[in-house]
Order: sequence, then structure tokens, then C-alpha cells
Amino acid sequence: MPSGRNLTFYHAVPSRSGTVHWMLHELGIPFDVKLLDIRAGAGQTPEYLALNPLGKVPTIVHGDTVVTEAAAICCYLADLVPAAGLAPAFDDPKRGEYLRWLFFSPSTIEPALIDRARQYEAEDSSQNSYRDWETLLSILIDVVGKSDPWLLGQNFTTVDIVMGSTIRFGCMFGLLPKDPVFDAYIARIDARPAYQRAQEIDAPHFAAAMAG
Ligand SMILES: N[C@@H](CCC(=O)N[C@@H](CS)C(=O)NCC(=O)O)C(=O)O
Repeated sequence: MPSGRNLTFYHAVPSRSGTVHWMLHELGIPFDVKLLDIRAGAGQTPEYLALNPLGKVPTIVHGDTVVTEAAAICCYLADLVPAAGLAPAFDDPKRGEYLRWLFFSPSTIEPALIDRARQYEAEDSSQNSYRDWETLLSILIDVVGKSDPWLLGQNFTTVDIVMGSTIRFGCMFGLLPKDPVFDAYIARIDARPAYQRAQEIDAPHFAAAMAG
């Protein structure tokens, strides 16, 4: 049976690897954590660059398999533990919608948030993976507003972990507008024991990073 045995997770606090940390706690599988001080260049050692040539977190090593990119790692882990029910099965019609939003998060929402943070606006919106800010925002409010209670319906899935983390990040840094739809969805995330557990474990590292 596939399991979290021989699973090493390269993590830094605070960073995008928090998404994978939450995912691992939702799955409840065993894993080893290697905490990297990325701000001190720990991602730039030859050993780590061999795993992740960008020198970024997160990365997982599972047996002989190396996976980088937060969304890809979460997708891999969900399929590794199908019994956890965090991904629709390959023949489930919801699988398409699942993959769509899983990839929408890093490839469409994140570039929009980064442009927003940098106050960059392309003259020609066809150059943007997200069309334009207003279009993206109305799609997000629509999809999050329809969550009942989760993005794919009754079942909590990896989409809620990946896209939920991005929405949470966008709201936390004021890149997404204050909206009751986002607030209600984030409150549902915050109530999840696995989310709380991952936050609790990261809290001392977060405090140390803020103090340094
Ligand atoms: N596309 C990557 C981005 C990962 C990323 O940007 N990680 C940042 C932390 S949020 C990092 O490791 N930064 C350290 C550095 O650039 O040296 C993913 O989604 O996993």
C-alpha cells in the first residue's frame, strides 16, 4: 500500500511550503521535515539545487521520486493516499473540475496577485494568463461564493488546500478585496484541525523568522 514512508518534506516558515505542510496533516501520513532557512541561502546548496534547481521550497522526496511545485506536490500526495478522499478518482466526472482549479491557482491566480502587488497592469490583457484583474476577481468571487461548503461541493479536496491557501494569502496581504464570500470561506479553512495543527507546529518558526 502506498504510504508516507520514506517521505521527506523540505519546508520553510513562512513560505508556500505551508500549503504542503497543511496537506500532509490532512492526509495524516508520516513524513520527515527538513526545515530550510531559505533567507540565509539554505536553498542554494549543491545538494538542494540537485532536487530543486530553483533553490525554492517546497520539495518532497518520496522514495526515488522528487516533486517540486506546491500544487504538483499536493496533487501527487492526494493520489498517493486515495483513501483520504482528497482527489476525485480518475474516472469521476469531477476530476476535470478538480484539475482545473488545482492548476488555476498557481498558473492564473498567483500571477494576478503578483502583478497586483507590484502594481503592474499589462496594456494588452491577452498577455495575462488571468485575462484582467476584474474578470479574475469576478470568477473568484463566483466560485468561492458557490462553495458549499467546499470548492467542489460537499467534499473537502486538495483544491481547497491549494486554492484556499492562495485566497487566504491574497486576503491576508490585502491583494484581494475584503469580501464576505472570502471571509466565510477562510473561516471554514481556519476551523479545520489539520490546518490548525500545521499552523501550531509552524508558529515558533514563524515567530523566529519575524524576530530575525
Ligand atoms: N512555483 C513555486 C514557487 C516556490 C517559491 O517561490 N518559494 C519561495 C517561498 S514562498 C522560496 O523558496 N523562496 C526562496 C528563494 O527564492 O530563495 C511553487 O509553487 O512551489
